Amino acid sequence: MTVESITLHRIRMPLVRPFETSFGRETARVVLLVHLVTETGEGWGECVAGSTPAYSSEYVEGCAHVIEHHLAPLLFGAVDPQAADLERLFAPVVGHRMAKAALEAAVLDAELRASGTSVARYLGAVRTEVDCGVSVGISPSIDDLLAEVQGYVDAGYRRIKLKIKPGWDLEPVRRVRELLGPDAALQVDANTAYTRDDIAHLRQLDSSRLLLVEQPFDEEDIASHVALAQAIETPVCLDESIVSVGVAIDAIERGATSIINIKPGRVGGYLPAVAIHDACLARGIPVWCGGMLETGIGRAMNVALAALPGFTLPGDTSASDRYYAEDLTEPFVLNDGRLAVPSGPGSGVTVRTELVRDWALRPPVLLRPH
Ligand code: NPQ
Ligand code: MG
Repeated sequence: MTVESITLHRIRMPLVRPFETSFGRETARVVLLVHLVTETGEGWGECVAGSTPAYSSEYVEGCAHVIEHHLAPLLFGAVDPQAADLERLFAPVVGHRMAKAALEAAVLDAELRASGTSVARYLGAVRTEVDCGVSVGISPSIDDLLAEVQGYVDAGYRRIKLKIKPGWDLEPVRRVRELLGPDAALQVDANTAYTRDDIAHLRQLDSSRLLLVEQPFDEEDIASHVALAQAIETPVCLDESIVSVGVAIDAIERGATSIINIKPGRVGGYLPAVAIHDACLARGIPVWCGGMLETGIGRAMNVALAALPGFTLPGDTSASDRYYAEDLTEPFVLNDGRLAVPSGPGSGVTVRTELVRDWALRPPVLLRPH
């Protein structure tokens, strides 16, 4: 296909409730969207970067800059680019995976809309619906936490994930386990808030019979995760550390991780995400699809990815109303704890462009070849 223009939209969407993690508290989601116009149609991609470099080194303005000045020129200069060519096309730009992933998603959407194929089919989905979990932020109090968790149980979520940090870990986790009963799927995510000195402390999580503990240490510190995995019964799962298939294989072979959270944005796109899925499947490592507070645009493709065979654990692929009163697309609604995998061409969802306009933080930026 020929890319005729790329438009960058910066929007701001209020969250239905504040979302607090070990790295900060968000009351609204600032989102960068990529809209591609081609000779055959259009495509949308969502960038998962946050407004500040708190979860990762990437952030909205950095992504917008690298797309405008470095990635878009490569895409405009390519002859008949396809999603499958983009990893190679973008290789001259080091890192900036969230920016690359946003463009890849837009190209994928445009390409598959034009050919009448769904993202799910293209990626190799084997399910028509996916089991959903929910990520629960750090609360003002344990009573508030229990009330929020009960609400998600009532909504049908099949797995609960609690955000933890030093000072908010053993006791809230124990109380939620008590609320859920012994058989419910429960896991925790520290977003790098601990150090190797905390291993003895983290071992006390074992008594809460968790599915996994996610990313307790720094993203570049594989060795401490190996040490924890050797000391604890609870499986260790990496998120922030896993930025490529190479790092994933290294972390698996070193025994740092026995389960992997796959986020397409973090690894440079849906096709790199499938490569990690394939490497994990070949090694018997279960994977699950992470979430970055996506709007319906990113959520649609995440749900498609989560339908691949190796995604055997419920993901953070929650319903739209977990985060947003109104979504940018038709809402994703939980049905018996599952979301339906979109089956229409491309992402399978329709962007409500009037909302993109209404919620704009500033005028869109139109990029064209020159
Ligand atoms: C995680 N997501 O698994 C992330 C963390 C996260 C659903 O827990 C703005 C940008 C807000 C990035 C909130 C979930 C974010 C963000 C949470 C990342 O670690
Ligand atoms: Mg995480």
